Amino acid sequence: MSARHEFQTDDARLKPVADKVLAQQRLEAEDALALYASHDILAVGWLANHVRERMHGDKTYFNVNRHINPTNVCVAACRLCAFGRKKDAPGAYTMALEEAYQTAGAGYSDAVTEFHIVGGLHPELPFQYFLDLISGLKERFPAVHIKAFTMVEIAFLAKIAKLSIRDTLLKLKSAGVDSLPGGGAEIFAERVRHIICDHKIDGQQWIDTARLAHQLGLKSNATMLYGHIENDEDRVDHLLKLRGLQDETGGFQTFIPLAFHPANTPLRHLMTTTGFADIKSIASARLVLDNFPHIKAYWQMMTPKVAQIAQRFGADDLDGTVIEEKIYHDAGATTPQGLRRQELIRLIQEAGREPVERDTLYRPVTRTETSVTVAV
Ligand code: V47
Repeated sequence: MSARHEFQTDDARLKPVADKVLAQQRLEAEDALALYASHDILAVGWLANHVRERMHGDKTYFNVNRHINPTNVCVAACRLCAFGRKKDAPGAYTMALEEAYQTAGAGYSDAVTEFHIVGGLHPELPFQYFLDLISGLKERFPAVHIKAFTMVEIAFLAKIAKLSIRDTLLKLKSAGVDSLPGGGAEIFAERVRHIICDHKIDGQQWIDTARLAHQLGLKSNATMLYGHIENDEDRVDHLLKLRGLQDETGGFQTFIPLAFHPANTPLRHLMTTTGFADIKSIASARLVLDNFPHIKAYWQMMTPKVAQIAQRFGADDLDGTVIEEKIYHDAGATTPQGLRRQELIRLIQEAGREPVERDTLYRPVTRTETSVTVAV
């Protein structure tokens, strides 16, 4: 436990931040900027680890999940993205429902507890396709939690269905959606959003959609895409907006900073993020988002090696087995497309942490050779 060590830094801007963290006081924008500006990664990490251990002790959470991307056809042409395709472009695909059900059942022998479902904004697929997709999956895999559709997809589906966002969410919920993933948030600052994802809903609409989902009893995650053309002020603004909504609803479970992968995107001239930026994004988030229960080091995005280290810099979750990742692999990721349960456990144990398999709602999962039980 970090409490046995003394906090030390030569970075004068960090000292008042440390005082607040140790007194369990909320950080303000200028504190967050000091964290991002600091090169004393060990001091920033010490503070984040202190908070992480205060909240979770030595536990690091992971889950056994499968990603399903029903289509990569997308009307938006976001510069940040290497996944989306126009309808008739080479490589464009849309799964027939049967194909999606088969994909859901395929993969490793470890029984999955979560389907993570996101895809492109397809101009022609009717809303009924998505309702059938979800209800068909629920029927075939009743024990699996369905975490599906980003706020951006929800807003798009509402347009396709000619329904309010509220009614769209309600229909998806009755079809079997259990919670929502955190994607599509990117960076809320309009100046940046215009350049990296001009056709998406704006930051305020993302927040408003998340608020509605939370009010309807759907938990969600939140992400931030960093390492492109944003600056520290944009990152801090993003975090504070998420923290503000969490104060209102308490509906966020996990924050996931996502490093931009430029390969195969229109922004391919940009450089990839550095280890310092990745680790600081985890640590700063842990310190600023004092009302978020979990900070996830998504190994697919950070590489298993950096994600492992992040467990000592504020992260308490590594995400899951994933099995078949497409979004980062289309953008040049060289990580494996999935990890086995045992590999995740090793990454956690070697960092001196205690692996806790969780379901999507962070309830512990117990496995035997023949059964999977969720503690409720
Ligand atoms: O919204 C797209 C990002 C997100 C690129 O909620 C890119 O548990 C980097 O949100 N380089 C989708 N990032 C992934 C996502 C996610 C992942 C894991 C867990 C959860 C969760 C959510 O991926 C998109 C966008 O921000 N993205 N293209 C790219 N070239």
